[in-house]
Amino acid sequence: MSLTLHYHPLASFCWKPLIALYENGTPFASVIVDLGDQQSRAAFLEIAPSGKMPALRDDARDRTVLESTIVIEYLAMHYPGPVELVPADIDLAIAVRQADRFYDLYVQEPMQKIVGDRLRPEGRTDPFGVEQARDQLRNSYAIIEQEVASRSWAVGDAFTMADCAASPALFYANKVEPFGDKYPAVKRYHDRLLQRPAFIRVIEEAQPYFKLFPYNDG
Ligand SMILES: N[C@@H](CCC(=O)N[C@@H](CS)C(=O)NCC(=O)O)C(=O)O
Repeated sequence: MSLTLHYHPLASFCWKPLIALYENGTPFASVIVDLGDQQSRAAFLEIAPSGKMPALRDDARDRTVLESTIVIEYLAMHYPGPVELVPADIDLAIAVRQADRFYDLYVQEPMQKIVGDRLRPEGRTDPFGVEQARDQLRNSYAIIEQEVASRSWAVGDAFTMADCAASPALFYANKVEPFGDKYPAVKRYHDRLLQRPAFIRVIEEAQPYFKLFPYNDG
């Protein structure tokens, strides 16, 4: 098999290419990276010196691809399938990339700040930073509320890379800063994402690891 995804089943950025691979039924092998295990960590650092997951190895083309968005761009270009992850239409493609950046930078990042704070040692937490991250999330929800009110997916009428980014971002953000009743269109969009078989599969595969999620207590 040509493609190998190095990832962790719980890691939100790893869900993006996983969803893309499952959406298109792209065959791939996988390696679970355990950064707490010396051997696994050392092997992964050989592939991705930054130590950040996911990484995609393509033996057929002798390429290693880093960064979740770039992995999806690579798959869209070299291993296309029925779901057009990055549209051929350039203006639509730019809108998709812009939405992908939005979900990574203004949903995933503040969500990770809030999650990461729970993993900090006692006395070294950052309550002000966490409050700023919560403000950022609420601001992002308000923007998404407007955007998805009149459309099915993040950009237009077709599922794209932007929805691969939105899926883990909204799933985990809702755990740390629930949408509540204030953002009904965001909730409906999240529900639509949750019905995609690819996303259902990713969540099922993460089930055994959810006990490690710091907000597992709700
Ligand atoms: N911008 C990167 C972010 C990757 C990232 O932060 N991955 C997390 C897992 S969700 C990670 O590898 N964390 C390990 C660490 O920071 O030590 C991408 O999109 O791939």
